[in-house]
Amino acid sequence: MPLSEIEVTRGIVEGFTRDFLDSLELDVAVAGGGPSGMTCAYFLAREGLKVAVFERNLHIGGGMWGGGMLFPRIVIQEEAMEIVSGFGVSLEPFHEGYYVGDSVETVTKCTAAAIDAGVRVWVGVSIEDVLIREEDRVTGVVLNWRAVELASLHVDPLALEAKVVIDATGHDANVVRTVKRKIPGCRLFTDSGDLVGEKPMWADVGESEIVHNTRQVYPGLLVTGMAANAVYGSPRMGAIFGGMFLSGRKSAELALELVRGGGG
Ligand code: 48H
Repeated sequence: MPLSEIEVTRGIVEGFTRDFLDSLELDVAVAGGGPSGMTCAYFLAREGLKVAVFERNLHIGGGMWGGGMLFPRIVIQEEAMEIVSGFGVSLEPFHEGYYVGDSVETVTKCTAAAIDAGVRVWVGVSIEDVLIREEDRVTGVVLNWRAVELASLHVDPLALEAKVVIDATGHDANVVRTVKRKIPGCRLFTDSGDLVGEKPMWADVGESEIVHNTRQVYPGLLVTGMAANAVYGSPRMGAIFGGMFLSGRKSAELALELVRGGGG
C-alpha cells in the first residue's frame, strides 16, 4: 500500500500534537536532559508521575558524551553504582570505590530507561522563561524552539503548567538565573539570597556537596546536578559523574514530596 507524502505529514503532525497537548499540565517539568535531569525524570516516572524533559539540543545526554576531554569514559563512585547499573550500564572497577563507564553506553541506556519508565522527552526545545503565580511560586515553563533562539528570530513562545520545575541545565543554571533576573528583589533559598556561582575544580568536595545542594531554591523550583553546585557555590569536579546521578535521584525524591504533599 503506497504512502503519500501528506500521510507522512499527517502522521508526524498528529502524533506530535496529541503528545504535546498531553504535556500541557505536568506534574514535573525538567529543564535539561543531562545525567541529573534524566535520572530525576526516570525516578519520577517510575512513581507514576507525569514528567517531561525539555532539552534544547537535538540529543539527550548533556556533558556525558564527551567524557573527560573527549575520551568517552566517565568515572562513577560506588554510591551511584546502584542507579547506573539499574539503567543496565556495565561498569569496570579501576580504583577502590570507583568504576569507569563508557559514555555512549551510559547516555543511551539511561535515556532508554527513562523513556521506558514513561518520561516524555522533547528535544530542540529551550526553556526560556517560567510562569510565576500564587504569590511568587514557579508554576510552569515557557518554551521556544532552540532554532528560533539561535536565529534570534522574534517569535513569541508557548507555555505549559507544572506542579514542580527542575533546573537541570548544568553549569549555567539557566532557569534559576532567569528567575533571579526577572523578579525584582527575588531571594533564592541560599544564605545570601543570590546565585553564588560555581567554584574551581575540586573533585572530592564538588562531589560530596552536590547532593546537599540539591534543593528547592525558590518555591516550586528545584535544582539538580551541576546547576545545584553553581547555585550554592560549590566546586566543579571534572569527569566524575556519580554525583549527577545521586543528585538526580534526590531531586526526584524532593519533587515527589512536593507533588504528593500538595506543596507543588
Ligand atoms: C533546555 C537546556 C537549557 C534550557 C541548558 O550539562 P549537563 O550534562 O548537566 P548535569 O548537571 O546533568 O551534568 C553535568 C555534567 O554533564 C558536567 O558538566 C560535569 C560533571 N561537569 C564537571 C566539570 O568540572 O565540568 O546537561 C544540561 C543540559 C544540556 O544538555 C543543555 O543543552 C540543557 O541542559 N540546557 N535545555 N532549556 N534553557 N539550558
